[in-house]
Amino acid sequence: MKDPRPQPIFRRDYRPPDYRIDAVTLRFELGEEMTTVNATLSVVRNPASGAGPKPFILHGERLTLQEIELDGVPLGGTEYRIDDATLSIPSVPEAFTLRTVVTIRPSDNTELSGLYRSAGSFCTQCEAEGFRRITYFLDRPDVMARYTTEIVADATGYPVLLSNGNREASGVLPDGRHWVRWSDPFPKPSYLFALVAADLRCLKDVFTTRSGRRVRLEIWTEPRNIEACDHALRSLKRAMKWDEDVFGLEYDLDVYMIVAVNDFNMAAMENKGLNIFNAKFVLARPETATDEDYEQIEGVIAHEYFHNWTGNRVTCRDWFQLTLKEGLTVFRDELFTADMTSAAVKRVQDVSLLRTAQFAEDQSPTAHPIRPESYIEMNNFYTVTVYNKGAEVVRMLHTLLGADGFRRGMDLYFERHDGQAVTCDDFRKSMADANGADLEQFALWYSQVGTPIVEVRGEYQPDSETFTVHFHQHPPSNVPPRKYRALHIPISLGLVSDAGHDLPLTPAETDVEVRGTTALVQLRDMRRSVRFRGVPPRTTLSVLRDFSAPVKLRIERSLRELAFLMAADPNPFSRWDAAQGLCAALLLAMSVDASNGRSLELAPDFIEAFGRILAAPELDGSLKALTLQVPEERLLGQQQEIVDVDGLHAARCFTVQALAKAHEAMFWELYESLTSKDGYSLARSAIDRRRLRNLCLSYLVETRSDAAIATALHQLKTASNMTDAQAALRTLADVEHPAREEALTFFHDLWQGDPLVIDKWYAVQAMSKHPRTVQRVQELADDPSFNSTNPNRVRSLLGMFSKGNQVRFHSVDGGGYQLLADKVLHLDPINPQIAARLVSSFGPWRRFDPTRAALMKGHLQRIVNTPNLSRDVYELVSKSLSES
Ligand code: B3K
Ligand code: ZN
Repeated sequence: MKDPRPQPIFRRDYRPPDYRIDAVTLRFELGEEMTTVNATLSVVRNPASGAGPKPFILHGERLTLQEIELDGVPLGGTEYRIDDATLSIPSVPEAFTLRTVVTIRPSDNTELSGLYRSAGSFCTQCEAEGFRRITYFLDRPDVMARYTTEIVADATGYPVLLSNGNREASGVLPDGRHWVRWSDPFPKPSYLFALVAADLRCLKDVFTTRSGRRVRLEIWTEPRNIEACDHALRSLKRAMKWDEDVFGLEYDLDVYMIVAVNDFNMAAMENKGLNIFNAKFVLARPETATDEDYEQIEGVIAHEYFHNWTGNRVTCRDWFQLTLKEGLTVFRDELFTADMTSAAVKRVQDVSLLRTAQFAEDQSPTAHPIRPESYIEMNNFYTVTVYNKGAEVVRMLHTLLGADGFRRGMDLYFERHDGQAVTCDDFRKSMADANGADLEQFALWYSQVGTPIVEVRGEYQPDSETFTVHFHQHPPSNVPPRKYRALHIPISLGLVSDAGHDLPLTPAETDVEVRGTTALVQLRDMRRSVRFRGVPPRTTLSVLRDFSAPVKLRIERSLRELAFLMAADPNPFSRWDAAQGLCAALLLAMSVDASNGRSLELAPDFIEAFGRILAAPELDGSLKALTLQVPEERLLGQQQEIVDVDGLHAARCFTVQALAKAHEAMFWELYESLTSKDGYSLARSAIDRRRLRNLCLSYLVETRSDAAIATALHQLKTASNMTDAQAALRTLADVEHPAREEALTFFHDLWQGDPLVIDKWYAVQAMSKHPRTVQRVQELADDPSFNSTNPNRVRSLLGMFSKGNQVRFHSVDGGGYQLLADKVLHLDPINPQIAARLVSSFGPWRRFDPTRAALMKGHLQRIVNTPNLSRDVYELVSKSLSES
């Protein structure tokens, strides 16, 4: 997009399409330099579009039109018009067939949107608006068509030809090419179209659905990676079974294919029957993938599979409704992972991500509601807000309606809308109607921006043995009160006895529902109080259990109270949350001391509470490791008016070192005792053990003792698995010690043939707290071996650096900013989606001190004044600079 001032598209301007396309026949003649796409569209006038003749306007970008005919008759030059985004035919009949032939240039496609090449293969990415770069079409999700796709390609270079649906026919041509025809019986929007032509191998299996249908499962990858697909396949089968068991949803085609590609803008894509995946989210062997990688792969495989119902069978009417499919599908994959692993650990991980990334987005100039009102470039709205806050909104419905009520709502949603393109309101209405629930006020969660604040105060009346909880909701800090309306907020809470047990709950108010030892309070007004009867003295309130709503809790709690909950709250999530809250409070206070040059001291009570958790037998290793992690600097920065980059860093380093010193003996003891005598296993208990052991290692290295550093180096060099190797490398990457370079070189030499592992090598250096990190990142990025057309590589180095390394990215000399801005401008013409993701790191510039803010603002201005900026980068930069 060359327009320096592209215009936004508004949700309120939605109109149904003037025409429907019921069927599409595509024929691709694949060539690296030039591919020919022959498309035949069966078009009918849409009765919903209103009276009067309407021009037929198709989307199309970077296409070279070779032929065009309507009902078999070629159109003359005056009968249609082409500009850089559309093809318009002013006069068409009520029903007709349009045939176009276009040529496209897959090798030139570095944006990785439309048809492109990756490592010798052809593949496609059409969501959100990539199909228009393949052929002229009504490229919008409410136009659903049946697709028949014929692919013609050189038989030697591209023995495998795949598209959506079922394989219908194939043949060979005399010129060394061959062809395959695919037909997809399910009408679908163009964004779900996919094509792959490649030389790949396949791992096969069969899944029998609960109604007895046999589905072929196929995972396609480069021959050398075929051994690394087992976990993905197992994950797929688990996801298929789980969706039948929990939601009664079965797969609907005869074949389900997954293709792993090296160059991909995101994690994966749910194309009907033919998912295309970033190889990072398919391939796993213990030597190359960490426990986290294994879990992520299972989560993404499940996510894309779940889209077959929530996204594909029922899709979005328009892109403003993206959270309809993404929020819901993320919620479904979260439930799945919770069932497959540990619900408490999964909840902690999801809430950490929400608080670190989504709460930050809510505070930034690009903040938007989960259903945005406008966009310039839709690809900018695949955000943590739309996805992860969207999932929290769906989770609140699950909490309010209960698992059975939620299932009733899902059943009604599919009964009403299967095969349709619908809105978030349609979903909410199904949930309400299936349960006789009033969810009108709940709709505000879709339109209001920002993170609301819920103030909570507990009050005990000893005479009546009543515990009263007062709630008061406040608008987000960046939203004026007049623009805020009270939200419908579910709040889960428990009352904990001084012995650390959950008390039975007897609410005085009848609408407060008690589930086990947790009460569900529905806050619909700005203020509300609820009372619990028969409560003994010295009771502690445990509130927002399991993070029942995506809000910020404001509650006055003494350090003692937090330490008590951290040690004793029976709700494991709340226990973690109390530990985080306590640690954050201490660190925030310490950062003020650090900035004022005062000496630092860590509260002895906290050191002791930390030790008790470390020794607690009842917590599993993963939860313990999560609980004992000191909150990240970027999370702490959000709680400051102006982020104190260096003060927070000093406070955090001091704290970690103080904890390491204080508990050194126990860390050693645990580290040794958790060393496995058996081989590697992916069992839950083995993962827990590795997590805790590696946490111990990271604290031990913080002591900087020779023994600890030698142990880390030994672990790296002898590790049988990537979890242990990466953990050792990470911790060594922070130290000022010859072992640092030794470790990095060892790792690089060992893994240089495996790009996904080398991405980890880049990421570890990008995240390093080492003082020379900016220079190192610069050197790595400038090295000719750095491949900036590969999104994984760019994210590993520049994404991790700018988003995950607050102290080094924001180094006050501005070196980090300069580096990022230069790379954004370099990458924008290559891949605007990736450039836009990077530039968003400058978004929160106003939250930093004047020196840093001015530097960041300067780079934003330099970028916005650059000619021929993509829409993607232009939108984010202009919003970041705007006053409001
Ligand atoms: N639906 C895709 C994301 C498409 C992103 C387009 N820029 C993957 C997913 O959410 O499952
Ligand atoms: Zn998705």
